[in-house]
Amino acid sequence: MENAAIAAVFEEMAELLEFRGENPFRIRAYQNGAKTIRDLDESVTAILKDPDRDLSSIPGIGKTLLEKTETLVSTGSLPQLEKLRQEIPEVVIQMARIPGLGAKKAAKLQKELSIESLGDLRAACHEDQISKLKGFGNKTQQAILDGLAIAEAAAERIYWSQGDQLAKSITKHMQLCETINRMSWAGSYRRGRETVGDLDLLVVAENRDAVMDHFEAYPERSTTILRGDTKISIRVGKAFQVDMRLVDEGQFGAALQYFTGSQAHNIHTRRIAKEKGLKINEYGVFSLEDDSLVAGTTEEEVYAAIGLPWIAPELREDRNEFKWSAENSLPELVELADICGDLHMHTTATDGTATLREMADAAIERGLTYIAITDHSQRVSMARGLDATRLREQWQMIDEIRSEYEGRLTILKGIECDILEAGGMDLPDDCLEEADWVLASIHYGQKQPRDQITERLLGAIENPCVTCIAHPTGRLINRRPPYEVDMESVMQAAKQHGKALELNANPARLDLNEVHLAAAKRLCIPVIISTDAHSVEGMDVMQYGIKQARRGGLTCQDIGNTRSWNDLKEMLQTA
Ligand code: DGT
Ligand code: CA
Ligand code: CA
Ligand code: ZN
Repeated sequence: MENAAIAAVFEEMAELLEFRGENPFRIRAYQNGAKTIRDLDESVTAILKDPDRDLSSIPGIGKTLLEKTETLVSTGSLPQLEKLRQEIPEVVIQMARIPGLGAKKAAKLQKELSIESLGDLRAACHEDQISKLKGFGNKTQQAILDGLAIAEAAAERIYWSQGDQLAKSITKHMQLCETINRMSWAGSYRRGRETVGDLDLLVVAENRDAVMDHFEAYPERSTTILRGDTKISIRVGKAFQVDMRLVDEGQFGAALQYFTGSQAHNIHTRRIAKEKGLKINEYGVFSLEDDSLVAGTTEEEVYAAIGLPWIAPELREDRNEFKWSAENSLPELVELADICGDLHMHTTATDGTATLREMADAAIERGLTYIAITDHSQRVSMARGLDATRLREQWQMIDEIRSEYEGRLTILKGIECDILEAGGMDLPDDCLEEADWVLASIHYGQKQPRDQITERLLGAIENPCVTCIAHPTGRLINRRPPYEVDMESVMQAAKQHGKALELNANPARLDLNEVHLAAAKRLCIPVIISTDAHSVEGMDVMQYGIKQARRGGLTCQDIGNTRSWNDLKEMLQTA
């Protein structure tokens, strides 16, 4: 069982216990355990199997959680969770998010009307069923209708890329307001989390009322949730929330540090401050002795005051950043400008919308020095995947235009070759051998059992023609979970055979995730950040991959395509 799957079970336990109003300490124990396990870069299952290891010696995992983990790993489920799930269906939790409805009424509605989805609830409102129920009435029914959109959207967090679009649009709007002196985004958006729950903006301004008025005048605002003296929250579009806080110039750094989070990171900074006889909060760093202000204007000063170097927001999850700070070994995180090549893209030969030449020209425009054309192989019939003959035709065309691009762009002969359901590659080795770059990926049979999927991936890694495994876990954020796979074995094999692993930069994939990336870094497996572009614009997603890589703590050194093609080729040959 993957660590993430175990963590998800404990997170769900915590959520359901919280919903039932259980003891907060019990809830927190599950939350802490979940976080510990999610961030652990060793397999919990492996630790349990090792008679010389004790899982409960890891901070955050007590005796109770150890027992639960054992049950979970050996039986695949947790009786307590099954019981809670029956008691509290998912739809009741979703319904309880409707303003004014609450847990009790949601449960009652669900039972009385046998509601299975928010869609059912909407239909029940339209059919006037709720107003007729005892204790509900017309007003409640209307309130439910009004709040449904929120509950529907609350069930989802938006992709970072969508948050980025909105944040940039709001920034542009706010820049028209003359009274603003300083402004920065905070929260999960600044940390670059793969999804964002809401946006948090911090502003220093002369005239607070004017700034709030201007914020409310944002064209896409639908409502104002609350407007106080220093904080205002609006809703944008159907349901997305944006918070703005107004702070004093002298507190800006402290507020930025505080509201960037994460909460876990802040808890740790508070502890460090306390050990130094200091107190840190959103207003500044203060002496515990006489309450005098020590720092607050900039984030650098705030961190320096508690004896830490400035820490990049992407690292602020209380994973390794404090250890690295103490050792003076904070990584110099990779940047977009470090990327030299893009090794995953499609053209009109399969399901892309741009031709080979158009992709090549777009790559030059983006400052790249090499690209690999990696259209789909024949198994992907829906995308008119290439058989050996058509692939060789494409390569011949690459040969023909290479001289034209000489000195400007190296165009590599590549292929995204499917790993077949029964194992083995979708194209014969004698064809793959002629390629400069072979991505191997799974598009079919994603529901197979863990052993089978792992075997398929190991088979691809052991094939000498394969250079890199594309989107190694197959997940689609908010839409499809990763397939069952033993990532530890996959990584060990990649290391042994000198293969690279992809970080697919598509904002819905971001596959590998940051925990896997950190593990790849530790094992010195080259990571390739690729766009998987299916159009010219598709090449612009590289930035999202960079964010994710930074969250994994990756530097230029850890990423293969920050090197020239010759250096990368050599690196993979000697690995
Ligand atoms: P999100 O919005 O769910 O994607 O995640 P964040 O991290 O942006 O969370 P948010 O918007 O609730 O709060 C922004 C930051 O404020 C959070 O990362 C840490 C900081 N913060 C510190 N203490 C607290 C607290 O007690 N409650 C909340 N909500 N935030 C806190
Ligand atoms: Ca937020
Ligand atoms: Ca917020
Ligand atoms: Zn692809």
